[in-house]
Amino acid sequence: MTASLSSPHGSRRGRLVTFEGGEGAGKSTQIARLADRLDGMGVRVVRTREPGGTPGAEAVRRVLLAGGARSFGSAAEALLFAAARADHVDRLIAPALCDGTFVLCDRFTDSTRVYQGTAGVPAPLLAALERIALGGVTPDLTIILDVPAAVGLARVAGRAAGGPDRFEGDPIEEHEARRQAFLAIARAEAGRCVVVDATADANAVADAVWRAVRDRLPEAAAAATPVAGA
Ligand code: T5A
Repeated sequence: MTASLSSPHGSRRGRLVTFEGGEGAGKSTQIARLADRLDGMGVRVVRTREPGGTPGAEAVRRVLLAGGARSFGSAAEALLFAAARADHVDRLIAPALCDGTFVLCDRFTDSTRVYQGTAGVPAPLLAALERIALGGVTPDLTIILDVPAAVGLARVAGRAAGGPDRFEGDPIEEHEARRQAFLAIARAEAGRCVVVDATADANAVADAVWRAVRDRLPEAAAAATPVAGA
């Protein structure tokens, strides 16, 4: 059983696992793999993403990824990411955690720290937005999927019919700076973050992700034991 954690959103029995990394690192792929594994073991799980996850946040996502807020500047984009996140946390993530669900989220606050931080938005402003948006709901585990920027971009090249989105089209130097910023977060918050080499094939990465979840959140495996018969 998971331990109860208190938060401003009430009793928290589930766990929040966030996936971070550059474009094409394999976050969506690995979240699907982990969700299938947990689901098959009898663990209640929900998959979600940022920006997005709720109707309101998905509307903000469409504006942001189409570049509709680019002309306002990076600080204004950070405000919009935070607004979407606040809705996502309030309406989806916090209730799911109170319900004892494992929430697997494709990007979260580290993406704001990295993308908007490397774009020049001051860290104190980002920290204030993070406090407001999260209301005390923080990740229990963050998996950082690490690939060289060129590898990730090659994986997603030509995928979208309309061409690269607002951030995919940035120069490779910016993508590489983001990669280094994710790795710096992992070093600074080693208790929360695990870096997984995501250059390997998807099955090998999935095994590494599972090892991280099992080691850092042993309640996941424990909760599954009766169902799995292990
Ligand atoms: N953003 C987001 C901010 O600037 N600030 C914020 O606060 C937030 C939350 C979101 C954009 O918004 C920015 C960051 C982003 O630029 P998005 O469409 O959600 O945009 O972009 P991503 O999260 O980067 O999603 P992607 O789909 O581009 O990448 P994934 O999810 O990491 O990769 P995935 O799993 O879709 O895989 C991509 C391709 O690679 C293959 C897959 O089959 C697929 O074709 N693949 C592999 N190939 C070889 N080996 C492996 N191990 C592979 N794993 C997957």
